[in-house]
Amino acid sequence: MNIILATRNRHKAREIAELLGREVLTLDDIGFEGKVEETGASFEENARLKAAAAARHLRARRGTPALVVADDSGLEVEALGGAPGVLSARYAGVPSDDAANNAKLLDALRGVPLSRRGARFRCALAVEFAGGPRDGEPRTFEGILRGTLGLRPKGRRGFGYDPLFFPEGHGRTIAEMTASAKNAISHRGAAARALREWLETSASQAAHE
Ligand code: ITT
Repeated sequence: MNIILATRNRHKAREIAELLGREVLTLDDIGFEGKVEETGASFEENARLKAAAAARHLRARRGTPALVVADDSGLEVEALGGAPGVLSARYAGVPSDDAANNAKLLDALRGVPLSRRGARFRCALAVEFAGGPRDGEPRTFEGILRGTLGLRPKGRRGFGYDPLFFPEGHGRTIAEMTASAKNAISHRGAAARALREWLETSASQAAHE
């Protein structure tokens, strides 16, 4: 069954494709041009909104059955009461701008010592079948990465807040890690591994039915 990644963020798409270890299609491949309003109060709700919109589009096209996978993720900063949270992409305004978001975050944390710069990345991956015997059946898989925010950006890899984020137990930011080192510990990695396990179990169940 085809997997459609319902994201416009090419960094996320690359990470998820690598984590799932298989060929995937994108929103462009299925001709989805719509914009999904992220009105949910949680990562899970927003991920489900994105998956549902792409699944609706696929059903209307009456193509072959597919599994839609959507990601909603972000950064929760302790000293900011969990902000920017679901607003992480839009923290410094729309359109989303990683450098502006990082600058705004450093500004908001000015004067806050390292001991109080704790934060966590969270990721919700929502899946939904479009067509086929299991049409619908929404489900969500989640992952968390805990760490500390540095005093200035470091490293050029990754995206978003990666240059500011020191994962717990690592002396470097995510932007200083290779893609595979990030995937091994990241919030998206944890969610994708849970999704992958579920996919493998569902496939073997279907083979026995
Ligand atoms: P889609 O909705 O099209 O998937 P988006 O980038 O708008 O793309 P989100 O609303 O889920 O997605 O916002 C996620 C933001 O959270 C992202 O833009 C980054 O600022 C931040 N973020 C999430 N995961 C991250 C990661 O692994 N590394 C760094 N920043 C991350």
